[in-house]
Amino acid sequence: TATQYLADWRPYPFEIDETRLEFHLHPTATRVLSQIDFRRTAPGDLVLDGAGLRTLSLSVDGQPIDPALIHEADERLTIPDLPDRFTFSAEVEIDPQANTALEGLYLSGGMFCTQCEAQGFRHITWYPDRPDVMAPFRVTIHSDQPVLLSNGNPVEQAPGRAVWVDPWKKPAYLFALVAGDLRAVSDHFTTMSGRDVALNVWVRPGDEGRAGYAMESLIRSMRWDETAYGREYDLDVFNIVAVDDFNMGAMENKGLNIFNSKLVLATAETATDGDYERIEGVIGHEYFHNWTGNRITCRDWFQLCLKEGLTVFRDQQFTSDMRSAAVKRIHDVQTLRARQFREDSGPLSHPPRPDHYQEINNFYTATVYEKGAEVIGMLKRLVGDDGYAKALDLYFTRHDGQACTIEDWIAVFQDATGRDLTQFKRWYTDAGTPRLTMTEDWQDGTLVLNFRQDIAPTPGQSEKPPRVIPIAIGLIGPNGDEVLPTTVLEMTEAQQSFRFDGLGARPVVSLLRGFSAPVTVTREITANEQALLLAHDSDAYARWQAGHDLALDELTRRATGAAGSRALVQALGGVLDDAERDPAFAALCLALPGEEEIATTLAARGTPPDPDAIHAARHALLSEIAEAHQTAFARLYEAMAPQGPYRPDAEGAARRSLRLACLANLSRRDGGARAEALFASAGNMTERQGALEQLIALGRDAQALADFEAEFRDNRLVMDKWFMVQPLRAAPDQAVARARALAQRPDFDWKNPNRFRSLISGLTANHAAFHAADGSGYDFLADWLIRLDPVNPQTTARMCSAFETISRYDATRQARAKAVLARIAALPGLSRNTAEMVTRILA
Ligand code: DPP
Ligand code: ZN
Repeated sequence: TATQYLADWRPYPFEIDETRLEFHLHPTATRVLSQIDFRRTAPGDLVLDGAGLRTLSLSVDGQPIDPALIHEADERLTIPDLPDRFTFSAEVEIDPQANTALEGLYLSGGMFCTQCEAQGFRHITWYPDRPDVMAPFRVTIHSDQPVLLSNGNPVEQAPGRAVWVDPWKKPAYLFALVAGDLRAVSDHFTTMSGRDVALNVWVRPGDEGRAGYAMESLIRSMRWDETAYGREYDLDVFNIVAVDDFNMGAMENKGLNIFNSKLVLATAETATDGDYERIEGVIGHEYFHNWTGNRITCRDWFQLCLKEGLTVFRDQQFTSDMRSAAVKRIHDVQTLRARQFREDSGPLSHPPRPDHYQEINNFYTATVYEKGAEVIGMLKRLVGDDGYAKALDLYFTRHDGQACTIEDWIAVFQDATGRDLTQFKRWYTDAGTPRLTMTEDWQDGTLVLNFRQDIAPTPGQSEKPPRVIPIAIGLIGPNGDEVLPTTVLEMTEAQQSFRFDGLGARPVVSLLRGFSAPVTVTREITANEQALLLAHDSDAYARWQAGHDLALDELTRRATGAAGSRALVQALGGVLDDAERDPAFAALCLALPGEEEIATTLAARGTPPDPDAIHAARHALLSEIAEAHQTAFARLYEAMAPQGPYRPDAEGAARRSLRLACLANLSRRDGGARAEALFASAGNMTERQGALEQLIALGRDAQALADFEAEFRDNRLVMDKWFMVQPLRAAPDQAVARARALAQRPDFDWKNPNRFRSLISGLTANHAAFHAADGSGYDFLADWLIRLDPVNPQTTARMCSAFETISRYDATRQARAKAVLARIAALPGLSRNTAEMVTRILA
């Protein structure tokens, strides 16, 4: 299929005054009647999108339209010579039950539901399926299902029939419909102007007791968006529905958010601290889209980061305010490095605003989402908090009800602050992660910092002009005192120096405080200086980063055969002495860089990573740490024991994270005794899963896995964890065999995206197992991608990214991975989604 280009965008020649839809729901033969009132704004044909529709009738103002105008191959209907105003009507039949791709209208466990972003609506009926065509919708649903929902406000509810009206104009990708046997957990919210909003979280019968946290999170989100951004909700009801079969995390359909059930359902016994934090964050994210995405949407899909980068940035701010800002920042940096830096350094690298694609669903990426959010964080740092607030106010007033571009977004910052952002815009249009190199000159109380930025070529972009990089620094004196508080240096040239006079003794630079720009850093620094920053930096992120760098240096040296030092082991002693004051920070420091990150670091230095050597080096260092600090670990393990009933808040989560970090160390020496005891006694899933993971790593898991299964057999979400942790934590030489055996089980319901991802990504995240020298990990993944592609192209394509790092490895591994990719590429009937991914990776 043809590549789509940003440069080819043209305005749609019609506006829509109203869209009326009538659904007669049936599992295999749903009829959809549509009436769309068009008004011409420019010359041109009417072009409508439709895919997989059985078209029963088409008409304009009651006059039949020749079905020969349908171009099946292009999935388009083109009608020429139309008047300035007319009503287009269609009747189509669709088959929700056959819809295993989960795009458009489909069935999940007997419940009708929809997913229309990005281009799902064309699987429902003929429509201008593009985000810049917005309309108010009136939706009538006929069905014997007890609960019938759509966007907007309910205007008629009778047995077998419901009518919903959404007065806010929206693009088709925000359409939603749900029909099923559902129960509501209900509450209400009074908005800042005093309007009452009915809130419902809809779940299956029996799950009502698991939706309370989602509801609390929704109320906190609504309040936060009023306080932080002055944004008020704009309908009489807000509905959230939990669905078991869902390709993504959740979807912000106007007034009717549809969620993957794993991001709604939680109890202490079934969900971990991480699950709770994600539920709160994603409920916030989808709610915040009501303004950043729905009221103001994207002109075209190239602008996806306009809504996603901004909404991720907003959900990150929300979580920082609800929990610990320092912990949240460190987690976000970890995720960015693990996913986005990885993407940006390989064949799938693309700018936050791409200018071409074949399949838009392949661009819901870490670059569009997480880097999109980092770019906004830099913008805020450059214009200041007041400038940011002014720009956002202008964005909401100027663009409410519009479909916008990155140019519009940049213009509000320029107009609100008077700052020229021409160079800054490169962050949106250019791909690649800048490498920032710093050297220092010290003489007579003057410190000069010399910076250089380099950006390696990325696919299709060889020229890389310099970017604006906000570099937040501080200076720490030799005794640990801060001699320069946080200062932001604005780098705009390829090479630039900054000078600091009047310093007493030579300070240590605390560089890139708060991770002020998404760059990698190269600098000369000794282990002693890193230890000084780890002990004394006033910026929590920089303190953690200093320890992390110390660990990464140690691990990369050992993984390439060099002798180890004791610097890290000693520095961690200081962290442990202080651990009770800030348990979350201690836990973050104890989590050494993972094998994937070590591999990335080696590759960036030009050394092909050896997965087995990396695994062995990390294992050995962890054992040294466990031995050196066994007393402290035992003391803290007891000190962090629960102090009362489980609460999913930041303080409780911090204590549990430190306790589990201690358990991991203690388990290396006690043969798993504490892990077995904790697994048997813990009343919450955080500790139970943590204990189970240790038992799997030790190979002492048979009893625990059987008990876990017996207890949670009927809980899909908990069993997903059971499928995930086994390949993830198993010894690398056993993980593939284990994954293969698990895949044979009748409850490996691989058509369910959550179950599929649990098992398959459990394995691909086990670095040494996935990259096994014999290619068995690659074969396993390829076999399953081949099986899933005809059923669910979206999920298949996304999981191809496990192969995006293959060019880092040795020739044998590369050859094996390329052979399996070639096997996938050669399949007859391969989906456009997967074909695009495999082609880009092999390019
Ligand atoms: N727009 C969704 C989200 O990121 C994904 N489809 O919230
Ligand atoms: Zn989003």
